[in-house]
Amino acid sequence: MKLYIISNRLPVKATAKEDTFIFSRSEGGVATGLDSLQGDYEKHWVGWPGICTDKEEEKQHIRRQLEEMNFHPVFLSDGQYRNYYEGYSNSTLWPLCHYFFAYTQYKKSFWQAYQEVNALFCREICRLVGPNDWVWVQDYQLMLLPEMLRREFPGLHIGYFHHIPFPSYELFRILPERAEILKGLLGADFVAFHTHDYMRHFISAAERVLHVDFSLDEVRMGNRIVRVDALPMGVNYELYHNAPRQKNVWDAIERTRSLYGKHKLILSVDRLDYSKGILHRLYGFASFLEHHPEYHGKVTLTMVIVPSRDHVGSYAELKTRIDEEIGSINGRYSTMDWTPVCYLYHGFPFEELAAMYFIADIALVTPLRDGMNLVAKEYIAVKQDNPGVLVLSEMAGAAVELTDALLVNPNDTEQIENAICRALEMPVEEQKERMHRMQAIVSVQTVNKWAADFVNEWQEAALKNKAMRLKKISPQHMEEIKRRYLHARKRLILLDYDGTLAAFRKKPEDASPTPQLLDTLQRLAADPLNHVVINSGRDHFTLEKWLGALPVSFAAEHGAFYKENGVWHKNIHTQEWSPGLLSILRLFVNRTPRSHLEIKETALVWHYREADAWLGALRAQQLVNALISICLKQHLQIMQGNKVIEIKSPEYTKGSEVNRLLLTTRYDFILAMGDDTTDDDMFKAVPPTAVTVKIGTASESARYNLPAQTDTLPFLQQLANGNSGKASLKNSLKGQLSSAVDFFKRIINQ
Ligand code: GDG
Repeated sequence: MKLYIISNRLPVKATAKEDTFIFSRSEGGVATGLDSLQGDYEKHWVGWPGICTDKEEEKQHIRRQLEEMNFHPVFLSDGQYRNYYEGYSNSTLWPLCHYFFAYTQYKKSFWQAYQEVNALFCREICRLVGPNDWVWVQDYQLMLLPEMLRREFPGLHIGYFHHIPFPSYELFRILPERAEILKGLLGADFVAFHTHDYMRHFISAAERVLHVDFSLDEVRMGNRIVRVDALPMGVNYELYHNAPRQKNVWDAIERTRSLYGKHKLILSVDRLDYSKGILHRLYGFASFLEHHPEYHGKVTLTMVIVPSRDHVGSYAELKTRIDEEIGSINGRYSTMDWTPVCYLYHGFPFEELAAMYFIADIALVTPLRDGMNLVAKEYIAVKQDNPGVLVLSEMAGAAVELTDALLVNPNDTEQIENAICRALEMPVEEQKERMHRMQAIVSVQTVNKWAADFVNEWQEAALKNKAMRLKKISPQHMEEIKRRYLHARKRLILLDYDGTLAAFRKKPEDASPTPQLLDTLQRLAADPLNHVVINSGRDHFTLEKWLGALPVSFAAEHGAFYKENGVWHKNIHTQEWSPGLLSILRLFVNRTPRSHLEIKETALVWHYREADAWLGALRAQQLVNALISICLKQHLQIMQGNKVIEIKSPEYTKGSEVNRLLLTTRYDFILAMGDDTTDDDMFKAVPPTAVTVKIGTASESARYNLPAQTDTLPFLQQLANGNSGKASLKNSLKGQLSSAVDFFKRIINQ
């Protein structure tokens, strides 16, 4: 099995040196996590190699070298890199996803390059993968890719992980390309985020922008589902925890410790980014110094800031402001032997970073927004039994798990100041207890577990999709069904109406049958071998009005009525609806704009298809809760259907009518078609040899699936046409006979 990891950058970087290229490998968290994945995978990586070149021979050279390590480069021109990476990715999506609305830039050239580069990635992947391979797309630079790949390879297994926050719908809706981005992601089988909040935001954005309908964590897209979940990424715990036992790390620990002497060390480590709250942290520290002179000369804030995205305007500006703020604090408080802020504007090798984590008394991690924040977890992992306090922003994804940190709102300077004081004064025992509890979490939720959990859940979703694909009526299935149909002597054809024979409309009364549908039903029913039954939840008046002229039978209101040989029968007495029940339903109609109540003779139906998706789902749940006790007392059943809640007698269902039909006649071909959960009763009532077809999402209870309502008519037409040879001969003989009669009549009259 081949697993392709797709990320903006490859985990290796090519650098031009004299007349050749050297490759340096950066073992990021994702790379280590994936390396440890158990299973029979051949791993490949596709991404930008860190260099722009126009020369074909240089590209070939880099490609050859990288492919030896199963790395596949996607080359970008300078312009593409600027507009796709610095532009749409980091000047549009990044600020928006981190709630920096004012920094978000909308430029056509950015969006064009983003589409172009996603398509470039798609082309490269298509060149490499087979139709059943596994492709795991990483992060916000490649949000269009899942759908692009799906179009090329419908059966490909596609996963996507979003490493940064997914903003609330209210913010996301601002993006001009919101629909394209969401559709792009829904090309995957499985989409995951660090936290349930991001997952919730994604679901609500997709529901509102694309009008798709999630059922808990899944949404149906044609003949497949997309599963969504929250999977917090972790760190390579063993690597960090064992680091102090390495000689070079221990040496670095001793060196660093001697540098700080008795000073308490507060550490922060970030890429230079406005989302990391570096300035807010400095304001908090300045305020701490101002109000706590007793700590002057005793505490140092060491800030490791790794240069990043310095071509993006907002970053250069931020750098200037940080420099100024640090200058101002140091200028004000420094003494001959103490500098309050130690500012290190460059990256450090792993040993030195681990050493700083080990000796730091406090890690001050205060992003304004952060998808997860691995620095917080690394700090915890490196600690042994030595004390240390993590001060963590509640806006970081890591705050969901690390509740033993001192959680702060980074916008509140006073809170940062107080947290620093509290951390400095915290008894060592309490520090250790908190640290141990957090280590218990970080050591279990590792990056390896994250990758394994992702792949497991992705496989489940992909398997479900595969099963659905197999249920979809293929040309071979169709031939087999037609063959059985033609050889049968007595056929029962059970058809649901709404969502099966007719598409859902905003107003149920608008879903009247089309001339094509009437014609197809007429042709099917005209065959004396066929018994066609419309098995619907609709009231019998409407069914009679729309379809009563056809030679078909009916089961209406979920089996409460049936029509046979042209006569309607009623299985149950007309319900007297109690005023209490009606008033509950009317209350919900009033409280849910665009919902309405349908009063049938044997059932009450609350329709909420047109209501806001979120409000509709909330009210549906509330309504069911409000109805339970009253329905129990009155022996009524509450049925949850497709955007409807129906209250009816439990005695009759779509299945009970089928049982009655099967008792009276022996059929050697049974077809049942339906789209709703209520149709499962019908599917379950027919024998296992029956051709059961679920429209929309596949059902456990139905053998076959047709992905869309619009597939029903062509399917039925194929069956009706299967008999067209005989039927048309009969019809043409009838026609010839009547012309001959007319001819003779005319002669006689002359
Ligand atoms: C994105 C999301 C999410 C930093 N300085 C040095 C150094 N680092 C390493 C850290 C850590 C990594 O960089 C930074 O990871 P973060 O998670 O803090 O932040 P982002 O880079 O913004 O990452 C973030 C992450 O994706 C994963 O999904 O957590 O929210 O924004 O591993 O150790 N490493 C070395 N020297 C340094 O000077 N060796």
